[in-house]
Amino acid sequence: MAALYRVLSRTMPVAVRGSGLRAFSYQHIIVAKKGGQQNVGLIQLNRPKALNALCNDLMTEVNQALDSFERDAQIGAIVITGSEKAFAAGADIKEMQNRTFQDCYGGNFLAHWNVICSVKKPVIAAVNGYALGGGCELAMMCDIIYAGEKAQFGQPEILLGTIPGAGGTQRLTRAVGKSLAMEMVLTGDRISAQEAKEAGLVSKVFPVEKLVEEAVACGEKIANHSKLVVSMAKEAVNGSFELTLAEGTRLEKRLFHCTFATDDRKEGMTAFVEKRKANFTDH
Ligand code: CO8
Repeated sequence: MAALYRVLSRTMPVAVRGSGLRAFSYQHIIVAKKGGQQNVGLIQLNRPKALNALCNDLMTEVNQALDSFERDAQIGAIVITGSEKAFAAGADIKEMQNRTFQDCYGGNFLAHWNVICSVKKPVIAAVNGYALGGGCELAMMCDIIYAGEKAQFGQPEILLGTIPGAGGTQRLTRAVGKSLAMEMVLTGDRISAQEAKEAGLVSKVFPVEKLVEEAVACGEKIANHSKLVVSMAKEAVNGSFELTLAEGTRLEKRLFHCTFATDDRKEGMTAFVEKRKANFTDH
């Protein structure tokens, strides 16, 4: 149990060694490259005493790590995880406690939380333990959510006299439908990993200790495809959250046409015809 997390905790306190990219000293996250070809970026939220509460500094570090992986040509997918007890127990309540309307509204409080939404590479959330409030919202900003069987998802902001502020009312409703989303947001009640799977919030549930390796395996599968075409596929799926069906299918068609401008589309189809494995070059 916890073997992978222990390994991760021993791995590099500094960002992505050997990537040739900017290296940061991280305080609240652990960053590593995983997979047989080191092509999956792993970000582990690591603020155990606060159950990975998403303080401003932690989110800044997550954004830096995402940016490093985004620029790293070797990386084809990113996994974000926490500990076995908590993916993240939400935004940092102690940091928010004394904030006023003026500094929230005037300073566009927590605007930098959205950076993850503009990452082109696929991001997989591997959720063990609590994913509450901003933690659930962070997971929902990812492209795929895998859960450990003891994970719990919730939007308990109502219990604090506030409401979700990082997409919880919108993404949760799109994922699980109005009735369950309303119930969770209005009561603050949590749902289990299994309930989240049944509702469509997560795609797969794994034993706690297998979760991260399964998420990395999924990341490897994606990273072995053409990174260029994977980004187009991600863009097309994400279009479905923002566009009408007519606009979305038009975007899809244009991106499909665009794949014909790539070497990788040609290689993929040629490899099929020649009955061999495709060798994608990300061009
Ligand atoms: N913020 C700060 N500290 C926290 C948080 C948090 N969200 N959650 C837990 N902690 C701290 C506790 O204060 C405690 O610290 P200490 O030991 O110094 O007292 C430590 O973590 C351990 O927590 P508990 O003792 O409470 O552990 P339990 O196992 O008893 O309970 C729970 C675990 C159920 C997860 C409980 O800690 C809890 O309910 N936490 C708060 C969950 C919550 O309400 N989350 C929502 C926060 S609000 C939010 O996320 C809004 C997002 C808006 C984003 C807007 C972007 C624009």
